[in-house]
Amino acid sequence: MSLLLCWAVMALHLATGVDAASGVVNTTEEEVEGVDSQSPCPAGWHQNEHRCFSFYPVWATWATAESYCSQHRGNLVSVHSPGQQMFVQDLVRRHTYQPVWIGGYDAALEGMWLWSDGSAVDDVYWEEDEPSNSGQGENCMELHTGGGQGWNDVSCGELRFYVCSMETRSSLAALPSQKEADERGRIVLAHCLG
Ligand SMILES: [Ca+2]
Ligand SMILES: [Ca+2]
Repeated sequence: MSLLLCWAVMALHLATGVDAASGVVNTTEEEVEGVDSQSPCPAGWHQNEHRCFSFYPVWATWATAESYCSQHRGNLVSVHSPGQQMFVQDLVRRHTYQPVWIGGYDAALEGMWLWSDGSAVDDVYWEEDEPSNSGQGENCMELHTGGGQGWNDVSCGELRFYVCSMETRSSLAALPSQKEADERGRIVLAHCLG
């Protein structure tokens, strides 16, 4: 299961920047730059500090959600501060109180949580008694926005809505997005095979 997920994630990262032939909705360059090329975020994305965020009300497994985010040159969202946690929850609550996928996973090594965007896991907001790795194993992270307010580990094959994030344009200028995506792909590959 872990290896399968790793390969799926790796394939998704390696596919970043390649046109999807599957009919999946794809944000094109024209779409991103169509509204206001000076805006720090693409149309429909919401800025918070140096990142842009978008909620997708599309049922997807964790790996598929990560794939969709990478097609938009982003990743499933990572959370690093109480302010970011609150920002993402507020964004989700405009649409739903159901749990959503965020970018944490421990598929490479049980108990070693990583963010799919390659950033450090520097702050954690687990629900009480989580992560539980229940049943056959739970290796993907969801964010609760209803009764619970924190994170829970669940089976990666569950279907959830999701939140993507990316660096703002000014941040991206320092590092070409394709190069960054390739680097993230290498990181995920290293985790999966290492
Ligand atoms: Ca686990
Ligand atoms: Ca759990």
